[in-house]
Amino acid sequence: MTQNNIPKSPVSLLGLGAMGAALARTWLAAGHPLTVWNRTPARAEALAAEGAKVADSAAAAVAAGGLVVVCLLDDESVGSALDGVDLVGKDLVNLTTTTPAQARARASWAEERGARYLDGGIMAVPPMIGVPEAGGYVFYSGSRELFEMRRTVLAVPVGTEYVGEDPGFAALHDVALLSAMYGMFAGVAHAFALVRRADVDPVAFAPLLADFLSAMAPSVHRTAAQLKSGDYTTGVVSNLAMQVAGTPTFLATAEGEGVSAELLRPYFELMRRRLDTGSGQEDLTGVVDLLLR
Ligand code: FVH
Repeated sequence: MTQNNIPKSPVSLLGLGAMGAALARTWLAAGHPLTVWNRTPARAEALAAEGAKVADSAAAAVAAGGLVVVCLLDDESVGSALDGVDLVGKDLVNLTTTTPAQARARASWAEERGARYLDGGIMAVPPMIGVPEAGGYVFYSGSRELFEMRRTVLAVPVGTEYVGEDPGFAALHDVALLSAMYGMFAGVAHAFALVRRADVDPVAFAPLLADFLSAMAPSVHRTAAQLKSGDYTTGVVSNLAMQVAGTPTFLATAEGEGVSAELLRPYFELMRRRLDTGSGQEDLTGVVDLLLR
């Protein structure tokens, strides 16, 4: 239960879905006294056999310790699980995926109830929890003091990345990265659709695709530098005018191969709009500004 005779801090965990259960096992394995609660009690049985104490209500789980980690489906489930629960003096760490606005509101809600609050955005899937080499981590935002105080125990399941006092920042970073991921998945879907029509072996195609995406990924650093400087023409490798000139080829290829271009077209339209402002010598960075409302 202890390593080097240093007592391990207790953790109360609400939520034993795929993610909550994975988190729970790492704290148990590291010797932290763990109290768990789940709306559907059967999901706690396996963890009880592994050493977790099972609380029969969310209130009892919260009462069991100072550090309360919540990993539920969504913000609404957090509100319903903690409704009427005494949070005075608790350190509430909410790892539930929410919007930045929900995270800010939940922080105020927790503070009004006498708790300190940290919000988290998990950049990992359950099999990456407890596997440091998998590279997963959690974005944290909210009270820096609380983060520093609890960082050792929070780092047990997966790495930690503190992104600021604004409690909405963890969710913002989380959603920003996942949005980029979905953009990438959209491109991947289009690419596979093209080769699928032509009967190219997708398994042979996959490494070509993965390697090319990896080679392109560092371009985000150039985009960032241009956004910071405000000069979108520095370091340009493939200018916007050339890229817009190429878009009919992509659309005609999709058409010719019997593939819908519905995932590509909106981005191409933004590129065209930026070009029309006289920005042909720029990189693609100007598209970012067109998205700002
Ligand atoms: N799993 C993943 O790949 C992703 C990785 C990135 C982060 N997400 C977020 O983590 C939160 C939890 O996800 P999860 O994978 O554990 O989700 P489920 O397996 O579906 O478990 C959901 C738990 O939430 C409980 N729950 C749902 N509604 C309520 C409610 N109204 N009151 C109390 N608890 C509720 C549910 O309980 P039960 O259905 O077993 O009774 C589970 O414990 C999530 O925000 C992801 O976006 C995971």
